[in-house]
Amino acid sequence: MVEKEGYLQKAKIADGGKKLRKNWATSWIVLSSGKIEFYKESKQQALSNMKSGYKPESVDLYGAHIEWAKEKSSRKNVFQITTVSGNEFLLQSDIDFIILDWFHAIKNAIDRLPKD
Ligand code: I3P
Repeated sequence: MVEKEGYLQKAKIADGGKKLRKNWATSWIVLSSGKIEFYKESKQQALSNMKSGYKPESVDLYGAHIEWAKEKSSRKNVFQITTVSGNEFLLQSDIDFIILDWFHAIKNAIDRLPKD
């Protein structure tokens, strides 16, 4: 069940604990129970591309951490999600209420999951 979806700026900064070069891009983000999916395009485009085997990047929220990350970017309104597997994502919007809604939605989703 989809809980929230929309566009944010996204940068993946670590994969399995290994630092990546920061590369901000617009992403269509879909939050559902226990996971977030990042699509490169709009959901409509993504769904039509699925025929060609396109899969979104999927983030497992079990045991994940979310925190504001002012010091990780020159941009405003940035928070970070860190997964158990050591993947790190920054998410950002210039619009205050949009990023606040997302922060609380993801935090609530994480807090509702079993801790072990
Ligand atoms: C990065 C790019 C990012 C910037 C980052 C730069 O340069 O300008 O937008 O992050 O800053 O290193 P490049 O494209 O050459 O990799 P912010 O926009 O979040 O500040 P950083 O190195 O301080 O993270």
